Amino acid sequence: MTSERTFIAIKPDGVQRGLIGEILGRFERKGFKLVALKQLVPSRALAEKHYGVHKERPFFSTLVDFITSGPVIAMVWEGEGVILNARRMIGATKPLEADPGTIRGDLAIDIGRNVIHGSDAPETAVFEIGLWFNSEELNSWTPSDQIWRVEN
Ligand code: D4T
Repeated sequence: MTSERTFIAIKPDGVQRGLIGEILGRFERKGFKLVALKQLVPSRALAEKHYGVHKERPFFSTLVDFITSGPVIAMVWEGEGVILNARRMIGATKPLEADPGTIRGDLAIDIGRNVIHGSDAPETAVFEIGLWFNSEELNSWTPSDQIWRVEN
């Protein structure tokens, strides 16, 4: 089994709307492993680095204003195929186009309030995990029910 890690963040709208438990529960029930979690209000510098690929886009400053407007839940989840599968669980960027059953499809309406972020590729996952977490904040551990999730 090739395990990988991805960066997931519940954005300020998800925190304000009381959706933390709902979202965490989906990843837990799927069987992915939580290896880091913290709540923080991101600095502008952190937000601008995180969304650096969008810095020339017209929505950039609004996006940075939004993501720095309140607490965010920053997480790292681990498991086979977790990067792509988390994106599938999250759904399309525009919530009205996201499939029912996905987090955005079930819980959001507006592209500027789309509740959750997930890394979109292995390179972005490595970059974003390193941006949001120190290595000491990442825990390597084996859930006691691991043998009931994956055949070794
Ligand atoms: P994130 O990065 O937040 O997980 O979103 P996506 O990966 O699904 O989508 P993205 O990088 O294209 O957009 C980043 C972020 O910007 C907001 N956004 C995006 C916006 O407010 N207006 C827009 O026109 C676009 C394209 C939503 C997500």
